[in-house]
Amino acid sequence: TARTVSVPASPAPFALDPGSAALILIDMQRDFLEPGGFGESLGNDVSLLRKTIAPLQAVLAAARASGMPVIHTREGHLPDLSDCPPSKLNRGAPSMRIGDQGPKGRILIRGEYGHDIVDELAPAPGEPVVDKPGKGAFYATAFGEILGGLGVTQLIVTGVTTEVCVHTTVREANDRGFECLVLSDCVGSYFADFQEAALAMIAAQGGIFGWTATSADYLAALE
Ligand code: C5J
Repeated sequence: TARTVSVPASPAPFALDPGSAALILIDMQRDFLEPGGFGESLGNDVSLLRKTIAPLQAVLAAARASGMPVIHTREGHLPDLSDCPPSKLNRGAPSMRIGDQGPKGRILIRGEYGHDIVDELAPAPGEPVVDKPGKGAFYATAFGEILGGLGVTQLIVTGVTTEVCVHTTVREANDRGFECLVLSDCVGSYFADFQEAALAMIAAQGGIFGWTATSADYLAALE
């Protein structure tokens, strides 16, 4: 029988079944988090994202120590851009476009240095890395099949950015029947007001998309 632990969360305690849960790290990529990457080229302050790294390292270490599955995602495209819709490529007249040469290689192109995950959170051998062309982790990927194969029904959601790829993935997961616990200090936005609103939206209306909790409360409950 499942052993559930109660995580203090909003809007209500989250009944975590560690044997049915996976830790999801969304798009913790150099292009979003490091100075000189795509995120900064769009005018963003990457320090707002970088503060997620330290708490996420502790959550990642706990998952690995307990044997909880860990799945990483990366947003990016094939070198020939055949999986990038022109609508995405041309959006917003950025100073650098997807596929352009940036300081860390071609922007958001698979195989390039900047597209890969920051060293602090590098995937361990055997941890799936899901490459996705969109904001959500389910669209045009094997993410759903990987979760099904693992028997996972609960997602511990972390990563960047809160109102974009984290939100899209949580909404997709919620519609597919997964219970999502979003760790509030392990998700980051370039915009402080979006961070606050995005977290509130998840837990509003009785948890319309899921639950939110701090990593400290989550880790304390796991002990
Ligand atoms: C963005 C993401 N913000 N991973 N990507 O473009 O949230």
